[in-house]
Amino acid sequence: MEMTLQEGIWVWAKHTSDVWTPVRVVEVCQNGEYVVGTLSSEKQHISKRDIHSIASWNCFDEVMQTEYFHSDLSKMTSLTTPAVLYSLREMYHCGVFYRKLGAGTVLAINPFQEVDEMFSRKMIHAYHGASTAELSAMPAHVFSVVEKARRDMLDSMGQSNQSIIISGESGAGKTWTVSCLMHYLTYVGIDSNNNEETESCQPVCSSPFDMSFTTHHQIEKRILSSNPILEAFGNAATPRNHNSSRFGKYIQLQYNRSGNIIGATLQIYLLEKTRVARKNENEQTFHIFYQMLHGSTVEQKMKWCFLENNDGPEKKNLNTNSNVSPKEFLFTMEKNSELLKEGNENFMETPSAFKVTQSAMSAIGISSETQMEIFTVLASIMHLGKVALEGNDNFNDPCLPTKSCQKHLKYAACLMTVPINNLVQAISVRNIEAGKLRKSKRRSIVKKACTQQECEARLEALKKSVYEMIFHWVVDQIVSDISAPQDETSSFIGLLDIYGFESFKQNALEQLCINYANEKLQHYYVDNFLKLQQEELRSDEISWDISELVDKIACLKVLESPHSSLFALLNEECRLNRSTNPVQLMNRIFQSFPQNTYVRKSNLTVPCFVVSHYAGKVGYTTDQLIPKNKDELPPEVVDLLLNSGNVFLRSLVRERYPECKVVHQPKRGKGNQTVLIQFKRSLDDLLKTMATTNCHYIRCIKPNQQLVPKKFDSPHVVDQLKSSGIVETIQICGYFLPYKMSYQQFCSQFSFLLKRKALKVAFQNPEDFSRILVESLLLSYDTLEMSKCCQYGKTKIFLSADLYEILHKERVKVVSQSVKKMASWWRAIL
Ligand code: AOV
Ligand code: MG
Repeated sequence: MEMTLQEGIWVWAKHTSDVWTPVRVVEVCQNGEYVVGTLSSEKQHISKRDIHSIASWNCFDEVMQTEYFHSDLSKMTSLTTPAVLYSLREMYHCGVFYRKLGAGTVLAINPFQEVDEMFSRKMIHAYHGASTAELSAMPAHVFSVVEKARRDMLDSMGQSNQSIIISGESGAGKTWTVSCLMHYLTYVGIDSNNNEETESCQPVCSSPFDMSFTTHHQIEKRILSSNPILEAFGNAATPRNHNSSRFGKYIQLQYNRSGNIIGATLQIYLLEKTRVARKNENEQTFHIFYQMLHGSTVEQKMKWCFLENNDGPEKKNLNTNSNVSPKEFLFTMEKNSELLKEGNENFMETPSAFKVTQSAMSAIGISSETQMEIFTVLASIMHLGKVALEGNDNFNDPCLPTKSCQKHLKYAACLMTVPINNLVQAISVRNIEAGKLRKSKRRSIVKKACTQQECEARLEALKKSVYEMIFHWVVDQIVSDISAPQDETSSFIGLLDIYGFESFKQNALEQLCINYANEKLQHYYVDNFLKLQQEELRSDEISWDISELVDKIACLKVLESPHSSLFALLNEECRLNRSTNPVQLMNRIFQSFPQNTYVRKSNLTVPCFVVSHYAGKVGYTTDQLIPKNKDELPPEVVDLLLNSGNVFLRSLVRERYPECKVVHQPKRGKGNQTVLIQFKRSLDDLLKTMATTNCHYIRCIKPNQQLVPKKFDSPHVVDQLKSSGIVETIQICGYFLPYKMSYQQFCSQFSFLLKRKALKVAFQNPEDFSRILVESLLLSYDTLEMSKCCQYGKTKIFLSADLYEILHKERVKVVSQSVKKMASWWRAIL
């Protein structure tokens, strides 16, 4: 549509750093250009192309005082990306980090600093103590979302489960938010009388690890203990987030009939275990390794062979009191100087974090002896990390660990309690079944040396699998300690914290899974939240077109459908045990998807393909895709671990591999249990569970990529607004009236607000009655505009939050008047 601008009109114009800025048209020039005045009264020439849209005000001062500062973005009259961005930015600079997006969604901008009072007990009491009408009118906060969810659950008498879905890119604040919500729920879950006297401003969760305020409440404390443990074992420092979750989680807080928390269950999604063995530049491995390295006692360091000139863990006569500063090995997991510049110490890697991890493990019932067993196995993984292999690619010469790493090999074997020779053999030699032995059913076994590349892959698989087994063992311990029996659970509130969308220079299977998960959740969001609302309006003959919302289901289909999808292809490659050559794989992908909109070629030099996700294009390298998808632990390595003298390690492995075939089976691979298949299954289960719940959304936004306070990087925020569908949601919320009911329902709730004469109309024609009531109410509230606060559908009336609040206010007034009348009537009689 051609825009005709007149002098005096305010418009959004392109701006280098702010993306868009409001300017006033001062002069319309002949050549399609305008002279505009900026906020700082400078005059500029701009072309028509640089104008996004008209801003909805006549005088800028007026705007500054009104809608742009509303807690609910959906209340703005001009719901465009520039307007939303402007409002977010201005409010952010005023220290407002939470905004509502109509009913059911809150936007949370990461402040990257602790904000006074934001999470204080006073704040909790304010949201917890608010009446329902007050709650919806209170400023946006993550507490308003969680309190709403809690009430929805309690009001339904435990009939309706709730989910809070927290999304956003890496470092946007998802895990932090989930931790705050858990603190909130466990805090208000405690007998509320206990809380009254502690009305302080002290934050209840200034750090997600502060658990001091619930020490006397056992189940709550144990539930909260899960956070530091999971973060120590499953989080790592990356340039995007110094405490990045490398797994997804869905935690369900379980409630009994009386509305008390009785436990929690936990679902974990795909740990990025590759990080144990290799990591990209500027990245670190899991926090727990650094915690052990920096937080252990001299005695522990001796036991785990972290000290130079140590003869091994069996060495006795330690002088633990010695002041000798131990000379530590430099592990491959050395701290990354890039990440830690500006004296930025990462709490998660400090000695005190190790103490927190250990006491949290104790809180959920893992004994100190077992903890030491876990750490001993982890120490062996650290030593394996220092083992380098060398050899020639002559098949008959086994590839061997280099001389310089012999001591690490020795320590690793010692800590795993396996003979060093067996360890070397398991890594470097494969058993192959040959022909049948005469007079015996058994086949003969031939030993074959692996190539260097194969040896490296086997060593990597060993480290990764052992770490993963420990992680899952810890998760199982948490679940068995904190979960309540199903038959005592009446309902739950689920909190979903899943890794954000990722796009690096080179991406692997992990990113494919992560981005697929985001794609699925985004689809779920659009599908459930937006489409359902549209359908409802349409079925009531109120027309509303969301065709502009790009339906990305096509991309999901290309990724996951059972046949002829990318996942099907990758799984088939695993099943057929075909060569894992990256170039061949890439070619096969392009043969299967010629000219596909969603899977394309890339101009990178390494073999890869590009997927167009809803949030952007991502290039995936084909190298390692198949081995990672197969995720096999060589049987020789399984056998080695099953025969370990370390009881803990042995039991871990036995749980996962109850029966071990010592022999390689050269036939077909295990195509039915690939990582992709398991991941898809777990996500499908998650979405099925979520579909049975009432969903609330928190969309986290990262204001800048430097992770610093007081910096609002507008282009980066715009990208997130677009990719998360926030702009579209805002448009729909603004249009959509959040309250709806049938005309009959409306009459039965509000009929007594009109005089008796009108009641007759109500019974005869509820729709007419509704119109009369709304119109007469609006006469006394002239701030409300009819078309904005009410729509009459075929069967239902749709109301804005304001109008709904007014109706309730009026109702309370009438009820209390009649109660007073009744009381005086009784007094007169008695
Ligand atoms: P993420 O979970 O969304 O990223 P986090 O929740 O770990 O991001 O947040 C990153 C960091 O931002 C935290 O470690 C805090 O330092 C800071 N932060 C976040 N929210 C707040 C807040 N409300 N107040 C103060 N600081 C905050 V990832 O897990 O990487 O996708 O995989
Ligand atoms: Mg996280």
